[in-house]
Amino acid sequence: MDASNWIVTIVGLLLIGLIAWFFWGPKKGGSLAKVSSSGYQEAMIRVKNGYSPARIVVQSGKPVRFEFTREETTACSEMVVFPDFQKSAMLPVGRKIAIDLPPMKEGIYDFTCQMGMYRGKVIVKN
Ligand SMILES: [Cu+2]
Repeated sequence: MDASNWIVTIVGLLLIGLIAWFFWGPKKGGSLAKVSSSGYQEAMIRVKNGYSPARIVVQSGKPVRFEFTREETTACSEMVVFPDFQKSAMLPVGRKIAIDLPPMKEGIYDFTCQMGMYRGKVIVKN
């Protein structure tokens, strides 16, 4: 390979790394779910270019309700899946869709789009 091929290869690899980091890279912190009068820990999650917030901190042993609002039409965000709980929901654009999760043990539970590109985490603390 001559020099220009090397440059193209290196730039390509850097871009792949950047994309992987964007989708799967470490993200610090997390937003804390609020406890509602019904006893649920609630959080609103916006679905647009991913989940925001993508990390939600809840307490163990209390039920959880997430309200998803999808603000884009891309097929990627059509469905959200919580594999640990065998739960999933279709997300119609612009509508608030609630997903209830049972009280959880301490740990980290993923949620994703149906293809696994959008990723979020539920961080359960004691
Ligand atoms: Cu996807």
